[in-house]
Amino acid sequence: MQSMTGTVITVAPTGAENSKTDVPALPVTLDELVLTAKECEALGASIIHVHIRDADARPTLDPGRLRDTVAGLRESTDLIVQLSSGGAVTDPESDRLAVLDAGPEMASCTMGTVNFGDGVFMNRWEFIVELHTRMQERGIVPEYEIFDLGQLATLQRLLGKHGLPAGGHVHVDLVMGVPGGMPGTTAALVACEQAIRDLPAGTTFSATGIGRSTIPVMLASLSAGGHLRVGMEDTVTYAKGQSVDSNMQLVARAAGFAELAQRSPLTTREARALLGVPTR
Ligand code: KMH
Ligand code: ZN
Repeated sequence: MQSMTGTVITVAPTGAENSKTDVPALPVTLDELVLTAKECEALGASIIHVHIRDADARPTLDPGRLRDTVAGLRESTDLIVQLSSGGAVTDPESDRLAVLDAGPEMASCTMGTVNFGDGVFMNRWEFIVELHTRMQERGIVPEYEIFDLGQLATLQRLLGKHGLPAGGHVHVDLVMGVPGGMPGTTAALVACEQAIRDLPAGTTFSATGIGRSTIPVMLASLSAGGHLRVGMEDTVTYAKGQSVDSNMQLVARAAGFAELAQRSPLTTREARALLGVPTR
């Protein structure tokens, strides 16, 4: 089991899949995102996992908007800014690689191809290697996204062939309950936790459960020494028949669960130290 430190809470406020029309509380403008970020930081979040939208609230990887987003979040918060290199399932590899040009402190890096609802989230080996090595060169700390157990073996292969990430610390995020990926269950999380033991000593993990698996995954992760990711990218239902009001509601619940587990939310400074992300 991982050593029980406090809890890193990541907020994933927007994602690329939910539409503003269906979910009006989704933050899609830079102002909405920055306000959400500030409030979530005050409630205990230390990382923000960012997908952005265009003027029509559609997912985009527009380079100028990405740069403005990184600057806006840095100006107003001390959150670790983690850009998604996953984008939407329709985004080409070249645009996904170009996300790194916006200069985030962290970026996601998915460890394999997975069916993603009706789509396919493509992550070829050569693309993974390109993302990993570019991040190494630029000092961007990756969060390795794991949608299925075998992707942890891919990560082991990646690190064995291409070396440790920038900062030297390995951090993975288990994305559980995607239709096409591993289920959001305690059994699946425990299987991943066992496989993480084969990764470099000190590797940390967070977990998120899509949809209704959010609560079981949170509880399982806390009890296994893992960290938490919550947000409207992953969950828009708070309880049966009750829509999520805001990302703050989800972060507040995660912080409450972390307190209950006697693993209080880490500050941004503490999270930076744990994950090898330089302080600003
Ligand atoms: N939107 C998904 C296709 C990531 O951000 O790196 C990919 C995703 C993973 O959300
Ligand atoms: Zn994402």
